[in-house]
Amino acid sequence: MTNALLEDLAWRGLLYQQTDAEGMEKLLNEQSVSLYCGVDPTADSMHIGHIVPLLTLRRFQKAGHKPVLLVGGATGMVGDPSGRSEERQLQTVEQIDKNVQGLKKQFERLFDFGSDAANTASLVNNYDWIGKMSLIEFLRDYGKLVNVNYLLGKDTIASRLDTGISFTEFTYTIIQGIDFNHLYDNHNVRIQVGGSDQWGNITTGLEVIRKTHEEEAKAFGITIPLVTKADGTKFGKSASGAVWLDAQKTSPYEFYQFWINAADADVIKYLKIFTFLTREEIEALEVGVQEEAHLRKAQKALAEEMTRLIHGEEGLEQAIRITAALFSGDLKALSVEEMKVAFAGVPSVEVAKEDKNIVELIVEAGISSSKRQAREDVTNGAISINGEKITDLEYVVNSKDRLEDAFTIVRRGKKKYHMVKFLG
Ligand code: 545
Repeated sequence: MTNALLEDLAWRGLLYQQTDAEGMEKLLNEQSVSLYCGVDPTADSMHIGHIVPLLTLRRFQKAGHKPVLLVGGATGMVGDPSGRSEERQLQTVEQIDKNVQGLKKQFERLFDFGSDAANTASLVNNYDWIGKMSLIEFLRDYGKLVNVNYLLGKDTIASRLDTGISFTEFTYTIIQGIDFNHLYDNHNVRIQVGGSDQWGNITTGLEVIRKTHEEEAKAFGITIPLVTKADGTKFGKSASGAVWLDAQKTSPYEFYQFWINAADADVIKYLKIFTFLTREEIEALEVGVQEEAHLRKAQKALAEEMTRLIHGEEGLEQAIRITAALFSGDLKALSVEEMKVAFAGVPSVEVAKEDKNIVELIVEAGISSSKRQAREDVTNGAISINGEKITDLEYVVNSKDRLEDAFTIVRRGKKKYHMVKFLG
């Protein structure tokens, strides 16, 4: 017996561990199921390392199943020890509320919660049931079900016994187990999806469900492998750190650049894991990587798909416009806002806000190493101001060159951009 969805997930390399592959395949062939993934509000934005399980939930939804997104208003108060070598700092309620709002907005980018389709996504917050549970209820109705030896057998906990784990983080997995059981009873959830670090928390949920339901109660867990790079360096890091979904943290342009710079050895894997392109489309792009890699068609497809998914058509157009302007050097096509985004990552230097001869300015800004070099650069046409080549040694950089009276983009040679900020 096969299942097209599971075959697609396997082909995409998304199935790492499964608690009962056969049982889950049988269930998926029998009916449309509800399944869930939880996200703790430990930040107000996810980064691309967090979204693979959510994108997998989306693949289930496209196959007719119903995703339940859980935001951990309660678990965020406790702190998951999974994958952490030391105790977390407890978050304040204000931080958690702010982060919950940020995450909900990002969930809404990935799923439609409003439509009345049978498999429309729903959003839950475990604070709604965990937050009102008394200590006595926790101990009597749930603590009683979970043996300490069972908990000590979990890697997440065992690996923390010598460095130390608080009772709070020790109990976290039981709370996540209560969630799975709660969603099993109240939302017909039968599957939990998580990254590989969530295996222990998912199996605790199966234990709670097993002990509180009849023999034939069935629930399943899937974990997804960590995304790796062929060169062994950590996935999801750009020059300026993590690649955030929040456009205020990582602009659509930087987001687009991250994907378009994927290595030939990684791009097909990323297309499988992150995009909703079909197997045929991806296999055609794979031929392209083998036969005409320099055209970078696979990287362009990946960057377009991901930027459209996270930032919409508008974000994608902005990213493409900035990329084209930087490639051609024609900065006139960019608005001042887009200039700020385009050059956010280039070396910037601050100088006093006053009209200044171009030779003096580029020496003071450290763009040319000496007056002689600066004169040579200007004469040779190696210097441009806001995209305009300046060859006149007497040129005075004044207010018309200061964008928003605050900054000027100086290019030296083909590609070396500097942002000169005028203070005062
Ligand atoms: C809580 C209650 C549940 C089910 C799950 C949870 C959350 C889970 C957890 N997941 C991680 C997480 O990261 C913080 C995101 C910052 C905005 O902590 N206990 O919330 C990550 N998760 C996605 C993947 C993960 C995992 O969001 O599962 O493996 C990262 O890829 O670390 O009832």
